Amino acid sequence: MTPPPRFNFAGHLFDLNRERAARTAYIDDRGTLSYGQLEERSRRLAAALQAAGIRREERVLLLMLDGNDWPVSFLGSLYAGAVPVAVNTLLTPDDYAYMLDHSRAQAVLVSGALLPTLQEAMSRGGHEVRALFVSQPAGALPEGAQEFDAALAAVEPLAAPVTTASDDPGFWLYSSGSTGKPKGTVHTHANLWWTAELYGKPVLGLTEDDVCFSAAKMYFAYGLGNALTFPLSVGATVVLMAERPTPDATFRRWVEHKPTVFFGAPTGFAGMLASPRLPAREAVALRMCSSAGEALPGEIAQRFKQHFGCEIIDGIGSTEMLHIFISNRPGDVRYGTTGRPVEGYEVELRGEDGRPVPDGEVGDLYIRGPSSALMYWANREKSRETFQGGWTKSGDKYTRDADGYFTYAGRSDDMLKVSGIYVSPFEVEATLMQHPAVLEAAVIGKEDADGLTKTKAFVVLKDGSAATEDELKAFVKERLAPYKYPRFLEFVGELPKTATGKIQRFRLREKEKQ
Ligand code: 3SK
Repeated sequence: MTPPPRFNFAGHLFDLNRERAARTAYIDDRGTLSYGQLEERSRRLAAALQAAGIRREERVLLLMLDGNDWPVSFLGSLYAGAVPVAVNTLLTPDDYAYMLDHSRAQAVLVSGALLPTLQEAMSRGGHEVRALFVSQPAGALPEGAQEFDAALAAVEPLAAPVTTASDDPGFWLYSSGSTGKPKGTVHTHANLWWTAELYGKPVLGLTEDDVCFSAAKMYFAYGLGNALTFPLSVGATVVLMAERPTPDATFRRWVEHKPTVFFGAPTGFAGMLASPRLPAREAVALRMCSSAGEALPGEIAQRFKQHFGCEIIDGIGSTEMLHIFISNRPGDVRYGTTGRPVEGYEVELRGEDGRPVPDGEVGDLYIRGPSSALMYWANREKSRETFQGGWTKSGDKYTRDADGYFTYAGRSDDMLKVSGIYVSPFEVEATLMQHPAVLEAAVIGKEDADGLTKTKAFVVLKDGSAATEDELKAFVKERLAPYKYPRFLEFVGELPKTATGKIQRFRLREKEKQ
């Protein structure tokens, strides 16, 4: 089965769930949204976008906290044939200014709490925004902006989805690299369908009786599948949470809404297991958990299973492949491994000569499958490096054992994954060096007691200058997305360098291991 040539993913989901109009699709911090309401509000949003002059194929920036207006915005944009560009809510005005300019978004859908940051980004120029919709505004609206609910109330639902092809650009997600600006990863309408058919249904075995809850927000490819594509493809219910997924915030939802499937990342599972307020097994209704973002240490999965009697299914996906392509399976979990390739995806480990490596040897991970992105928008060089004749280069290193199970062996580039989110060491180093007391800096990954990667900065101060560890951490936190600041910081007299002056980060990594 493949989706038909004329295919609109939002229209497809609404057709699929028409009989479920009264069932709950979403529960957020403010209330519930039934399948019928989800369809009606999304079709109204589509009409409101059209009324604001937004046309097929035009980009719409979606800068929203997880809540019931998020899926309405995403699906409504798809329904209108527009292309939602879903962005991380933790970024800086500089980041959004770049994304507005790069995507040429003609409209923005924004949560009231994020409006000041967006306005600062828009004031930096270089955007084409003609329509602004504000969900749950905190104060007066800027001139020309529309309040989300009022905009929906002012129009009739769009009668039918705007015609789109299954291979048309459907939406974008931004993916970060070790150097340069984030890359606009362009996905099709069909790619969403493929991730549900290849992974959400057969591997996770989701059904309409499930209640899904994802710690990963919907602007991440992982969260989008967990909290939208998969549950809506089977008529399940989704719990959404705007706040940060701290252990306490997560526990509250586990106990109050009784999710049956929870999607998290290793750092989150480790934090929850360490919490004195970890709920009792009887207080929750979890039947299965999923983990991605970074490799899950086997010990964490085992302790979790011991406490809750529930498996954590570890897998790896990417923004470029849209969701998970190697995974453990319920009932077949090999702790410490990422599992086996998901059916429908081919996976190869290649050596430096580009040829497949034998079992047991480390190789670069390449994937071939139908949910691969079309390209990075307006970035031919990076597109060519990553999307190679049907194969997608992941940037991860892996080994495969004789039974076909894959084990993570690190990144091929300098990128770090902290709490499941990519962090470029160069960006953190460059920010530290903006501090007047800092001469130079080098950032590496350092494993904490749970075996999870955190950032560590080595800093050389200028002669006669002084700065404290906390001051430098705060300096980075103020200038970059808060998750990027170095958790560990050490002052050193000099950094190890090659004869040509290149920082030898591997020496710092070796030093940390001693
Ligand atoms: O980080 C991952 O493993 C992942 C999983 C699913 C979708 C996207 C990503 C990046």
